[in-house]
Amino acid sequence: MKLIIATPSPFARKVRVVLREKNFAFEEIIDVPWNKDTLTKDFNPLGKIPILLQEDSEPLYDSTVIVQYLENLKQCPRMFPLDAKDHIQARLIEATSDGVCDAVVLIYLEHSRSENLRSHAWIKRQEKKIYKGIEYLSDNLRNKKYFLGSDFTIAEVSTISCLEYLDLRFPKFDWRTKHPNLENYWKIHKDRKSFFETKPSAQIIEPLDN
Ligand SMILES: N[C@@H](CCC(=O)N[C@@H](CS)C(=O)NCC(=O)O)C(=O)O
Repeated sequence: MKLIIATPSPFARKVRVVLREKNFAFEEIIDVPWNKDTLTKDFNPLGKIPILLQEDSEPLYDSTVIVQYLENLKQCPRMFPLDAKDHIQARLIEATSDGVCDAVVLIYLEHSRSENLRSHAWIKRQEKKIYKGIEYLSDNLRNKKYFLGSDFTIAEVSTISCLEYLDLRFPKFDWRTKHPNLENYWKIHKDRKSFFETKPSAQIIEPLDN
């Protein structure tokens, strides 16, 4: 299988981590979905990465759909707890982390517009989602090593991806000082092989009026 990614993307990173955790054979294809020559337009009507390509099947897109697909293909190691209540909690952590990342992307794009077109009210609105979302993650985690029981799940995959994306694209938020429990958690997990191999890095993006 082949995965179309962008190197800064926390959404692509979730899938990249899960492919490694589950030990799938795959190839990564690096794209810049914001650029004119993006590969996404051939495979995803929404023009977004990540996209999973496989011979003789339709392309899969959206990190949550792809991760669920990978979980169905190979159950071990599980990314979603079997217990129904824990499963929903893991999904909620994932949705919150993803939502924080969506807000960071929107702020990043707003800053790419010229100053006279930029809406400070819009930026403030997105910032609130980031601060509230991270507070939710911190409150839920408390001082545990894992969000749910003693297992590494999608909650860790999405939270570490989110925190390191904040470092890359929203460094003015010192989440480590505000939420020391998240910093401890990050220190525990950050060097795990699947995270270490997928550290986010910036890409050069064309002006958006392409
Ligand atoms: N909900 C999607 C979000 C994916 C997403 O927003 N990808 C961004 C990169 S971080 C993208 O490709 N954006 C291009 C665009 O919106 O045109 C997922 O979880 O896969």
